[in-house]
Amino acid sequence: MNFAFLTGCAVLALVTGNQDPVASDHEELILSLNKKLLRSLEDKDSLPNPSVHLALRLSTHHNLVMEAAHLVRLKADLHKDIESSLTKGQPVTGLLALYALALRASCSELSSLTLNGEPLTVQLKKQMDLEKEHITNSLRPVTNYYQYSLGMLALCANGVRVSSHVRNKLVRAIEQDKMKHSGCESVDTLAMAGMALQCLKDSFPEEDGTQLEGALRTVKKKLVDSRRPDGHLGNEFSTGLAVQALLAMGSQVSDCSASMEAMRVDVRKGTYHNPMGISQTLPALQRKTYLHVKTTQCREEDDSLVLGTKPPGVVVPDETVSLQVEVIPADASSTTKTQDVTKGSSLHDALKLLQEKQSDFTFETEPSLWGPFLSVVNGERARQSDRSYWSLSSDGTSLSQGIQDYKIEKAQKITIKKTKY
Ligand code: B12
Repeated sequence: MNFAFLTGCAVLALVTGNQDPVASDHEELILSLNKKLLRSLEDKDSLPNPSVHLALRLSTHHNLVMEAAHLVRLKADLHKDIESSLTKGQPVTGLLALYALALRASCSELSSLTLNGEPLTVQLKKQMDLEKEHITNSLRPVTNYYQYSLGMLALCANGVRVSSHVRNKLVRAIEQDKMKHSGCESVDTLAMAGMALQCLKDSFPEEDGTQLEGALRTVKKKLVDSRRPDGHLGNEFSTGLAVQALLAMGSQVSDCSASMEAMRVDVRKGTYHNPMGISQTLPALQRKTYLHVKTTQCREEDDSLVLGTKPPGVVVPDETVSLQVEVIPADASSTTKTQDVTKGSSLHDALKLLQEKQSDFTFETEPSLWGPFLSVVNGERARQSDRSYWSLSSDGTSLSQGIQDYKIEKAQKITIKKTKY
């Protein structure tokens, strides 16, 4: 063998049979996340998740049989669910966009798919027009700018042009600082907007790009500025999308090394267990972005991914902690209840216990891609239509996870407050 063309490190690796330990650790972490995501397909209780499908399709390693079976479920169950929402006039921009991206990532012919008798891309364009009209009349989309961006990205990735009016509404929202989540800058939304506009820039270069360039520069600056000392961009759950956006916008992988390391630390700590969180992080760790689906060929793919061993059930210690739950409804009156709960139980289980044990506390949830979303407390509903939600905080700090994922590890006060956004 001629070693002349190999670098010093590569020669050493060949001679000793060792790989670069940093690179192989990175590959192992990716593989562990990939397997977790694959395992989530076994959950048949909820609707098939198009974001999970998208991430699996963007991966280097595949389990083609399981992915094909999941695609069948998307085309049957999710498809029907979206049709039913469309019939009821419920907004579905984000879900429809993720479905369109998942289909493209599987090289499915979109033109042959109809929703309630109309081509899927036509339905998505209609949703975008409704969103655009809503921005014109009420200065905000029906859903939010995250979903508005996702819709634009999905159309673009499928080669469909959006009108300049639709595009300019996003450009203006970026200029006017409208990308918010719980009152703060939403790194997730900025990232999605960046990917959508970058896709337009790459796919339709002949269109006037002056405003587009300015908006892209703003997004990039804000994403870079969102970097915390520990390398996260925003928080643990926005870093993956932010890295994807920066890579899509031309940043080098080396520019993102601190954020990549922050995500690796999170993987080791087990921060990403919610399939939705994994699905937004895994592509970034593999240096992929949602823009890659534009050119996916689905040919000669690796088929080596197998399910890992099932994670052992969590052993709940026989220990209780005191939990205070404060509810602040719209009229700002406040009530606080105290309940002993098992250490390590989820906030969802703690609230169920509170509801069971104390007569004047009730709550309801709605399913979402991230899990149960707290929608009704003591009979009072928080709605997208009146721009309110039940915000969650612990001892004054806003929770970065929902009721199912947040675990009660110590005595604390959880505040559930009806909040306008
Ligand atoms: C917009 C948004 C909101 C809006 C949603 C309403 C609206 N119309 O705008 C509002 C402000 C209400 C909101 C609230 C919260 N959010 Co939020 N939200 C988002 C955002 C930016 C986009 C969601 C979206 O539209 N997805 C697209 C559609 C297709 O998916 P979907 O699942 O159908 O969308 C619905 C659900 O996601 C639901 N939703 C929104 N946030 C959350 C959070 C949780 C935990 C759950 C279960 C559901 C949920 O509202 C969406 C619209 O109906 C995401 C960013 C992201 N990376 O996903 C964060 C995000 C999902 N939110 C997050 C968090 C932490 C929250 C809160 C828990 C904050 C808090 N401390 O109170 C609360 C939820 C509390 C509750 N009542 O259960 C985290 C979740 C991380 C995690 N590991 O769980 C994310 C990832 C942001 C982040 N990087 O921290 N959110």
